[in-house]
Amino acid sequence: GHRGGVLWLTGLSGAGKSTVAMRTLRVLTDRGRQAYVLDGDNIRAGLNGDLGFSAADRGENVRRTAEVAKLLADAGFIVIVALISPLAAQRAEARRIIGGTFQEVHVAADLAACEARDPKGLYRRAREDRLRDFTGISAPYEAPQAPELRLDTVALGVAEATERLVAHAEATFLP
Ligand code: GGZ
Repeated sequence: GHRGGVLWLTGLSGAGKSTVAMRTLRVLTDRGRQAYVLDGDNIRAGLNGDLGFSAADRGENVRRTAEVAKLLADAGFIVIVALISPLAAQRAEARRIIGGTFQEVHVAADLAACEARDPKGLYRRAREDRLRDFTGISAPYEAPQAPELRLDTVALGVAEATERLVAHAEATFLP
């Protein structure tokens, strides 16, 4: 069968990680690949339901998700992880856990663009001080210095960003 691997999408809330992840999943699945999405929203509902947004809890969220992604990749899946994963050290730990198939993908949109999108009203709540430790406002985001792929979702739009991620997956994981 095909080789598995992990596309690790990092970026601010509202940058487009979940949207690009789900679109990419659909394309890969339609092409007969085994693929799966691990998204902060869904994984925090169950496996990581005990975790909040402190630095320590985010680190544990990243660590557990990396361990699950590794298992799925070993089973031959292309795993698309969509986590803010705000700190470089957290992503380095994920890379260490997952090993050679780890591909860091920066879903890049500047704070102003994410805040203008604000699909869930979280930025507004954070600005009003009703949501603490919000990434980009009251908690840090360290952009990747040398990601394997950078998708600028301000310049590209969802369809083009998805195409580029699919192409990267095909080139990297699928001989
Ligand atoms: C950041 C938060 C917060 C705080 C709730 N900070 O855009 P969303 O809403 O739908 O996805 C975000 C999600 C982030 O969870 P992650 O597991 O990706 O974060 S991390 O990797 O840092 O552990 C956002 C929502 O949860 N959310 N409160 N304070 N995002």
